[in-house]
Amino acid sequence: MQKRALAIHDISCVGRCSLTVALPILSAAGVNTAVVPTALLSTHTGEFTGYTHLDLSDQLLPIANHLATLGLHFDAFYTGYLAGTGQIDRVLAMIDLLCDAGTHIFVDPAFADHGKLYSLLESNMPVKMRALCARARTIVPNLTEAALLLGVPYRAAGYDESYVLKLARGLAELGPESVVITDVSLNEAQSGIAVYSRAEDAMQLMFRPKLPGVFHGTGDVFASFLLSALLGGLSLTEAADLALSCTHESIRLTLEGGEALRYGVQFERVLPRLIDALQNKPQDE
Ligand code: PXL
Repeated sequence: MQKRALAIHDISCVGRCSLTVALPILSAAGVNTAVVPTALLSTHTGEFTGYTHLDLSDQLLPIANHLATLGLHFDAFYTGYLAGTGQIDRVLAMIDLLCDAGTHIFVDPAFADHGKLYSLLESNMPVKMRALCARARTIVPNLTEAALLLGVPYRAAGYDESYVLKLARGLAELGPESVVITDVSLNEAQSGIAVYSRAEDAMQLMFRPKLPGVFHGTGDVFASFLLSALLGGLSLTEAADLALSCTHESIRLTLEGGEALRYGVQFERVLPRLIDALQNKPQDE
C-alpha cells in the first residue's frame, strides 16, 4: 500500500528548503505527501535580507481539526522549521489529532546551524523543542541543534567520537528511539553523520569527503531523503547511508554547476538515484 506522510514545515518561495524540498523528495519516493505550511517566506532567512514572513500559526489547528475529520492514517508525521515557540504546542496538539500508534513521528528540529539560532527565532526555541523531540521516534538535529537542545557547549571542531556519543545518548534520553546527528566532522577531510539507536545503545559514524562551502537547506534535504528511505523499507543504517550519499551528491553537483550556494543544492538531479535505490533495495534482491 502506498505510504502517506504529513509534512509540516515553512514554504520559502526561493532557496530550496523546507516544503519545497520535502514534498518533491517524498513524492519521488512514492509517498503520498500532505503538507501543512507553518509560515510563508519569500526566501529562507540565511544569506538573504529583505525577505517577507507570514506566520501561519493561526492556521495549524484549524487545518489539523479538519484533517482529523477525514480519518486518514499517516505513516509519517514529519516536522521541520517552525516559526517560533508558539508553534510547538500547536504541533504537539496536531500529533494528538492526527497520529496513531503506527505513525512514525520524525522531527527535524530545524532552528539553528553553525553554532547560531536562525534569524527570526527566540532564544528559548531549543528548550521548547525538547518537548517535540520527546514525542518523536526519530530526530535529525545537526550538531548545533544537538548541543543547544541539551544545553551543552557547541563545538565547531576539535571534538572526538565521545562528544558525539554523549550528545546522541543525551538526546535519546529525551525519548526518541533513533537519533541521527548531521554535520559531524572529526577531521578536515571528512564530514558526515552519527546514527544512534537507543535499543542497541550503539552509534555508527558515516562520512564522505568534505566539500568546501556552507550549504543551505542540506539538513532538510538529508532529512527528507532519510524519511523517504525509511518509509521505503530500509533499515535505519541503510536509510542513513543512502540519504548521506544522495545529499553529498546533491552538493557535489551544485558545486560543479556553479550556482550560488544560498539557492540551496541541486537535489532534483539526484532523485533518479533515490528512486533507483528504493526500487532495488536489499530485501528485494
Ligand atoms: O533549512 C532550514 C530553514 C528552513 N526554513 C527557513 C530557514 C531555514 C534556515 O535558514 O530560514 C525559513
